[in-house]
Amino acid sequence: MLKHYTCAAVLLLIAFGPDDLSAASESSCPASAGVPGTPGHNGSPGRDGRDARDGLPGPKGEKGDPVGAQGPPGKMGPAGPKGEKGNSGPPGSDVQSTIMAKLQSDVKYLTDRLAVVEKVFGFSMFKKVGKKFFVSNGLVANFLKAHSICSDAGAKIVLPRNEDENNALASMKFNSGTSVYIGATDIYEEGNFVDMTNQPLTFTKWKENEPNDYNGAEDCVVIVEGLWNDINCTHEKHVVCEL
Ligand code: MMA
Ligand code: CA
Ligand code: CA
Repeated sequence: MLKHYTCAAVLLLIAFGPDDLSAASESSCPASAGVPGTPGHNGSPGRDGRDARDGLPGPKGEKGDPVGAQGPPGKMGPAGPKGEKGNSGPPGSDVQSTIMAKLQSDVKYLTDRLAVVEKVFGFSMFKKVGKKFFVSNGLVANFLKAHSICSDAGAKIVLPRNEDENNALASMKFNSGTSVYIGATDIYEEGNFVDMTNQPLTFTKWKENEPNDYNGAEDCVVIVEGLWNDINCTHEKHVVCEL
């Protein structure tokens, strides 16, 4: 721009100044312009402008949010191989051993008692006396059958071992008949009554004049109103078992 002002000043000197300056003006100014020509035709229209994409790439945007919600967990994988048995623990103290022994014995006792109670529930009638249960389904049978009915139920044919048990058995009431077989017999040796394991009886409650082996054919025993009588083993009498 300064150069053009310089030139304008020089041109004024050339035009109006002394003649000897004209040679110096040629080195620092372009040739003087002529008369302007007529304006040219309009050019063809330019391309449509676009947008900022024509510019340089912008800075990288921040990471966007995930598109959908998180999916459900996948299925569990297959079971791994079984581990080896661990080493045995250190020996317990005397106190621990005592507690363990007590627990083992308690668990055994409870397990055994539960097994008994579960069997009791298999019968429609029961009478508890001491730790024993006298149970019945109200059936009648001969002595051999009575024995197997109790045995099949995991029980024994009833045998009162003391006064309390005898009274408890006598208190069981049935729809008809009062005689109940008890687990004693003299079938092996006449007159010598034993229990079902062939052991001598430690408690008896014979009715007066019994046992009498009536007709020489009475080797089994029933309880009637609390008193014992020997009868023929083929008679059908009530079946009561003990657990
Ligand atoms: C019945 C029978 C016997 C008993 C007598 C007592 C007749 O037989 O029950 O076992 O000894 O009665 O009289
Ligand atoms: Ca007899
Ligand atoms: Ca008799």
